[in-house]
Amino acid sequence: MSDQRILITGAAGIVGTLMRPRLARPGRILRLLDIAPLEPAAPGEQVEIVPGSVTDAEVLTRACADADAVIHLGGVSREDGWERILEVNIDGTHTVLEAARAAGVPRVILASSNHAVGFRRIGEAGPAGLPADSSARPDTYYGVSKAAVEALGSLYHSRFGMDVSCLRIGSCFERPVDVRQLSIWLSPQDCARLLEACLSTAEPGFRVLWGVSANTRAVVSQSEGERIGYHSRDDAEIFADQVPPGELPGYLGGAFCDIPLGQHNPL
Ligand code: 15L
Repeated sequence: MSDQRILITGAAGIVGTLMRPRLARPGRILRLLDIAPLEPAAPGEQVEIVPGSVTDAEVLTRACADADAVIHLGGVSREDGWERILEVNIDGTHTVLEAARAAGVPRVILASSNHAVGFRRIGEAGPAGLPADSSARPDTYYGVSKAAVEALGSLYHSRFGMDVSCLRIGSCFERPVDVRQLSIWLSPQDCARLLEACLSTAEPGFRVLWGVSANTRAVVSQSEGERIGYHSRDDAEIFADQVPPGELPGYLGGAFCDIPLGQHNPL
């Protein structure tokens, strides 16, 4: 049997960097694409480096050749000007999906974000937590782009039968840094577990899932992920005494709900 090849866009970003060692497996080649420099393959590491942008159709055509799956993490990861968000996140995702379709890649995982529903009130859905497919209530142009990413994924599933998972990622960092993140933290290990579950679903489908750990202070539902075999083993609570005291925000998107629209923001 030939090796499984997985294309990861945005591989030099925060999540991509955390996933590189965690998704490595015997019999699997990780093809890493980014406009930013990537560490060359370490001895024994099954890695192929593709320098380039998600907005470049030629690069994506090469990157998708012989790929079994695409994990699309690339793009602008916070608020920015409309033109840039449109070009990189919306056009860029279209470029990725189009290249994947043309190359016959059967499975695509798209990084969405909690900011697609950032203006949903924490607690609005009761104790079960906010369902993963709650309709969009974006908090920024960035959040709008993530809603569009999900819509594109739905279209490519319905039209072409592609298996598409959209992950509404909470805060995927080594550890949570504030009270809000104690609720929506996605541990790097859980992120890898979630991606593995998406990579191994049997039936081609379209799904929107939360990318969040089973945190004690959870505010979103775990059930959709569990249905495809994602079982979180981490809980942000172990870091609670290292987080500065504070209040949980009223809206899921937290500070994104208040930052100036369309301005590059370091948050
Ligand atoms: C996101 O979507 C961002 O990409 C990330 O940088 C964090 O801001 C995260 O959401 C969050 O809400 O904590």
